[in-house]
Amino acid sequence: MANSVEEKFSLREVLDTFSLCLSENKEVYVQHYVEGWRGLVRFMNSLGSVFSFISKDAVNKIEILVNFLNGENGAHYVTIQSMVKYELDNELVDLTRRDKHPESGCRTLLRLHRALRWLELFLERLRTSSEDSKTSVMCSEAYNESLAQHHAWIIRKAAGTAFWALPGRQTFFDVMNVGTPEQVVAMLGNALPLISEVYNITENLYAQHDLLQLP
Ligand code: 1PX
Repeated sequence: MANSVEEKFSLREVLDTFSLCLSENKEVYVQHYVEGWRGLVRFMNSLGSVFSFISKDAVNKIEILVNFLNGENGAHYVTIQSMVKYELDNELVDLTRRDKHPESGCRTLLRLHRALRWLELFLERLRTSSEDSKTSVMCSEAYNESLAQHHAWIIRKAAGTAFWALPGRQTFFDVMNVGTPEQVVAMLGNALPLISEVYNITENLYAQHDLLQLP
């Protein structure tokens, strides 16, 4: 008989994926990075269709990267470091305005990278929240400090509206399927340093190559 516990989705496994992202010499594997995002999108979809405009964009970006990874130049897309080098060396990145390479790996990954900062800020708020904290407030604060700075007014408006549809803290914890609130807090405490490390390595790499504002 199928074990229903095993079949259930748990955010712990999703966040664990980010621990696989780093190679021994601290390069970031694109494959595990996009798998982490796939899991997060699955989680977001389980919260309701009001988030589907967000997940559609995330899925589109995941697919662009997967296509590079599975394409004829896939070997250059194994890590974010090798992708940046390959695309820059071969002039495959639009640096100032979208032109010949509107969907480069570098600009696509940058969008997910900015969203990873939102995730980090949101999860840190969840981790330190109290029973009466509001997920919608935590989510919009994290958004305003990160992604919002890169979004047009219309997107900010739509995102802000969607945040009101977030379930309350307890239901949110239940959907995460990690266990008691104490177990959720402990899991987040373990996952957050890994997410931060992946974020910081990518941020430094992009800064070093002056890629943080790619159109
Ligand atoms: C325990 C918490 C887990 C929560 C998991 C939620 C996963 C969220 C996945 C969000 C991925 C968002 C990617 C956005 C990339 C982006 O910035 N795209 C914009 C720019 O792209 P472009 O190609 O035009 O340069 C694009 O315009 C985006 C459009 C869609 C709206 C993005 C709103 C992002 C809000 C993020 C917060 C999600 C809140 C979900 C709550 C669970």
